[in-house]
Amino acid sequence: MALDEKTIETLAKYCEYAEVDNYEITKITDEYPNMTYEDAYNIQWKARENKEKRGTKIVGMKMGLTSQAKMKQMGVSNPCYGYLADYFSLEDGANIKIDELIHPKVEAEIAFVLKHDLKGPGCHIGDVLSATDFILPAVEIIDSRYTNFKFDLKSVIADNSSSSRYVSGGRMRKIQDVDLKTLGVVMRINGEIVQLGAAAAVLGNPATSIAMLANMLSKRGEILKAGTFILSGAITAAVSVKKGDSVNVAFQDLGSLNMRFV
Ligand code: OOG
Ligand code: MG
Repeated sequence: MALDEKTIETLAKYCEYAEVDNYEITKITDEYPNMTYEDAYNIQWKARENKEKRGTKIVGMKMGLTSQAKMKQMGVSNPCYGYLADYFSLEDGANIKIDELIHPKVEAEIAFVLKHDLKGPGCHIGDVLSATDFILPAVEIIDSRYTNFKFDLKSVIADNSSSSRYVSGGRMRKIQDVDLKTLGVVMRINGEIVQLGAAAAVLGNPATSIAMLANMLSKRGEILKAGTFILSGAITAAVSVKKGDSVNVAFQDLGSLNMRFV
């Protein structure tokens, strides 16, 4: 069942207001069990359009649920995408105000910055490697608006794939200077190792995730423009944080990122 335009608009506000004012909502498939994946992305794109009308700049894109660790953790079996708004972006060493969030979790990711456009369908890893300007380390702070962080794939897509904040910086590298598969990450919270992994956890190679995004966007006639910043998806499971926590993620060849929840 395709939702009508008015319902899309209502659900876009329902999800986006919860994001802006940080409160929990019931997942939308409870009320609209027959909604489609296209409906879910229509809701996400409508909320994005509403933000842009209010002067918010869209500064990048993200892929989510691209690793087995994440899919298993969330009980979902396919990746999804979302957009990154200007106020999501925080600097390395940031003090992140936890009271502005609902129940945040942190994830270690590789960010790609493009030097050429990428366009699906048929976009593949070779296209991504030749179109990438450089990569950067990133930590995404996800914050589902749904009660107890529980959702299904359609609901999470409508909720902009739980996007909330991200920290990036560290050392930029040309893609040919790193082994994207074996690139290791170590996440520490208050000094204790909580997650470790290698970037191959993301679809065998995080560059594949960028190709998948270009192919998914082509279904809506959208492309990834040169200069776009993209989070390729969590390498490890996401970890909940609380007030006072210090997070440090060390990335092989890319330096490390730090942040504190205050
Ligand atoms: C959905 C977003 C997942 C990732 O990197 O896997 C995501 C969620 O788990 O809430 O950003
Ligand atoms: Mg993520």
